[in-house]
Amino acid sequence: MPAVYVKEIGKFNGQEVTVRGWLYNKRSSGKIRFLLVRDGTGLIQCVLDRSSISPEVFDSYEKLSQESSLMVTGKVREDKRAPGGYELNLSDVEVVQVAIDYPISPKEHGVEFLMDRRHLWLRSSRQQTILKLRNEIIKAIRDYFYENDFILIDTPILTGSIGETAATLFSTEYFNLGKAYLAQTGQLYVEAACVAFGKVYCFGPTFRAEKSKTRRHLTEFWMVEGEMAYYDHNDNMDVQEELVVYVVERILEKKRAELESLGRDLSPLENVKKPFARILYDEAIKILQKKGSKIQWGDDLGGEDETVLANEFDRPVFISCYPKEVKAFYMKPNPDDPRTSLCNDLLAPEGYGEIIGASQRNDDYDSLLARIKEEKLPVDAYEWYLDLRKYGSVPHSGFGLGLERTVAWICGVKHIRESIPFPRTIYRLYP
Ligand code: NSS
Repeated sequence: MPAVYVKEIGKFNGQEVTVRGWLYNKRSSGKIRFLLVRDGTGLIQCVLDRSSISPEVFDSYEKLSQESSLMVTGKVREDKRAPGGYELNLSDVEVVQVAIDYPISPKEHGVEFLMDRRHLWLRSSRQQTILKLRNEIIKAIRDYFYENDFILIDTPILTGSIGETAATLFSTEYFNLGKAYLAQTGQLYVEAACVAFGKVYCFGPTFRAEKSKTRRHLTEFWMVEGEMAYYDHNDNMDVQEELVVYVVERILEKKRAELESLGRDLSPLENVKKPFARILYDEAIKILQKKGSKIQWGDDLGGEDETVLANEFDRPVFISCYPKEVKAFYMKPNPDDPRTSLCNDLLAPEGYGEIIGASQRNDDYDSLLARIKEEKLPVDAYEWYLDLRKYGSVPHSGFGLGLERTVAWICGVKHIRESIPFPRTIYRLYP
């Protein structure tokens, strides 16, 4: 008997097939018993009819409990009323393992209860949909870079130089070489690579010992970072805009039904078209003050400020040229206002906050060295990075897009923890 996946069951209409999966739910109605079986690709309703099968097979219904593993064999029959449009009229049921007292029942559970059982919660249909969307978003991101001739550069996770800020470092002893830090960013390495290849990107896990307890922060998250030689601050925003539009368009084209099943309102996503508004930090502060915020020039924007600002626009918005004090050491000073840097954030609509952090890089040896010293970073760990300003230095720019925040925004998931299979926060290292 061919073993098939539920996703492609329609190709086997009228034939006898085997589906291998797990019991999602069951119910009985008169002489008929229904098993709802999931196999990771979909759900199929399976019918046990007493009049056409052996009593042993019929009675397997009784011992099968939620999440028991089983192989079911039967004839595929088109049925418009069935979820997915097909049913299986079973001739055989092979029980692989009976799951006793599966802890996640269809009733409501608290999030902490579910997160403690994340290894099981992944089987729920909503969680599967979110993670399949994550899969599609990753594919779209990679396709964008590939189609636009960016070279993928895998950057190290164990690093000797601090990528962003000493405040949120995870470190470990590294043999007799002192401390190694878990990468906060691959940026410094893609900066080296963009001089070799022109346009490059990296995509991997990054780590920050964030004390923040917000719904937007993880301690381990995935970031995709583009870096382009001979691109300035404005060229940089053009690439970010194109990437975000490309990803949202792809998801709307391929995953509408999945988004709708999550209850996602599609209209804000339909708005994600070029051009995105580009406003200066100065203007952002004025807008916030007008809205009653106590924020002062020089302050970083908080999560709430980002939401208020984003609500002024119907699509993502760029905020650029922040005061240099609230941003990292590697950014190019803004020639029009040296108190600020040539950087930008991209804020997602609907309160999802910053999804991209970006900047033109400081390509001048002396002022970069001065900034490294000012930040009290160990100069010797940056010698290789400073070399890039000695040998063929050029204007260059790049950005980092946080994958989980992007997934949460596109899926309309309020808390970032559901957008990664096994979230890590200050409170969670389990499972
Ligand atoms: O700190 S960033 O703003 N920028 C960088 O790391 C640069 N080195 C990127 C670059 O220019 N190559 O982080 C970038 C994005 C940010 O906009 C968020 O979307 C995401 O990374 N991010 C996070 N997501 C989840 N949790 C935490 N803690 C987090 N921190 C940043």
